[in-house]
Amino acid sequence: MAAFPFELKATDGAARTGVLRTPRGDIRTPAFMPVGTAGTVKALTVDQVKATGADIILGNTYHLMLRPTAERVKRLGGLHRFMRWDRPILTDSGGFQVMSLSGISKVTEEAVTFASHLDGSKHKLTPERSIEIQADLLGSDIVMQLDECVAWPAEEQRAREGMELSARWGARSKAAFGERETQALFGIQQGSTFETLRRESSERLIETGFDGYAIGGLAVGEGHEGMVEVLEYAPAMLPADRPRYLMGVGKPIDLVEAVARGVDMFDCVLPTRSGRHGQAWTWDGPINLKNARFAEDESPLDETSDCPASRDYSKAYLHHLVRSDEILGQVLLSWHNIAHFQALTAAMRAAIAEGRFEAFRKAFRDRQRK
Ligand code: PRF
Repeated sequence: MAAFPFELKATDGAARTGVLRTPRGDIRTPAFMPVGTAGTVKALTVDQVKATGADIILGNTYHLMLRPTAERVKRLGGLHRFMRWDRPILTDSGGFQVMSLSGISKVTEEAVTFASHLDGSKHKLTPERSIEIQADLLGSDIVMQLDECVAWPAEEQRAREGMELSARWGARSKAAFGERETQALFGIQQGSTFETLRRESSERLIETGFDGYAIGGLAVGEGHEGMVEVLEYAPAMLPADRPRYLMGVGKPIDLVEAVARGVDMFDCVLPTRSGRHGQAWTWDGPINLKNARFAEDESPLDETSDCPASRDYSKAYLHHLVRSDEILGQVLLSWHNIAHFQALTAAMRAAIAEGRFEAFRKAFRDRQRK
C-alpha cells in the first residue's frame, strides 16, 4: 500500500492532472516545487511562497547536513518548524549536490564521500544515512533515494554503472525506510540518454517498489531537444498510478513539454536564481530588467496576476532596483518568478482538466517565441 493516495483527475493525451494527498496537505499536479536549499526559498518569506500557491517546497540533505547539521534541525523540532513552513517538503538525497558542489568526492558501493564546499571537512553519505537525515532528522514528507547522476555525455558502460549503482542504492534506501504511513519514498530512474538503460532502471525500481518515481540524470547539459528525446519514452516506463517527478527542471517550455509527455512534478532553482540576477519569466518569455528598454516602462510584469510583485510594481521601478543592486529587486523578481511558475502549472492543470492541453501548449509556444 502506497503511503500517499494519488488521485488522477483527468488525462489529456499523455498529460495528467491529479492530487497527491499527504498529511500536511494536498499537492496538485502538475506541481512546481520552489527550491528551499538551505531552509529558505532564497529571498522570500514562507508567507510569500505560500501566497504564490505553492503546495510543496524542496529542501536539500547536502546543505542542511553540513549547516546547521541535521541533528540540530532535529533538536529544533524538524525542518517544517525550523523554517515555519507547514505544508509538505520533499528533500533531495544529497548525491547530486555532492557531484555539483563539493570539490572532491568519491563514489563506492558503500557510500559517497566528499569534502564540504564550506570548510573542506570530510563527510560520508550512505543510502541509509541519507534516509535517516531526511526522514528521521529533517522530518521530510517525501524522501528521495540516494542515487548517482552520471555526467553528460556518458559512454554507455559508464551510464550503466551509474544506473545499476542507483538501483542497488534504491533497494537499500527502501530497506532503511521500511513502510511508513506519514512519509513517502521516491525512487530515481537513471540511465543517461540510453533507452535500454532507462527501461532496465525502471524495471528494477518498480521491483523494489516506491511511492513515486523520479526521472534523474536529465538537464545536465544535453539541452532541451536532448531532454525531450528521452522524455519521449522515460515517463511511460514508470507506473501510471504513481507521481512522476522530473528532477531539476526547468524553463517554462521544459515544463510544458515534459507535462505533455506524462510528468507530474518539477523543481528548479531557475525562478529564484534568475530572479536574483534581474531576470523575469513572463507569458511572453524571459526578459532582463537591467535592459535600458525598461527604464521608463510603467507596465507591470503581469497585470493578470494576483501576486503583488507581478501586478503592482512597474518594470521601470524594477529596472531601477536591479540597476541599483537593491535587495528589494531580488525579492520582487524571485517572488514574481515563483508566482509565474505556479500560474503556469495552474494553467496546465486547468487545460488538462478541460481537455484542451494541446491548444494550451501551442498557444504557449507561439506566445513565448515572440
Ligand atoms: N538526482 C538527484 N537529484 C537531482 C538530479 C538527479 O539526477 C538532478 C538532475 N537534473 C537534479 N537533482 N538525486
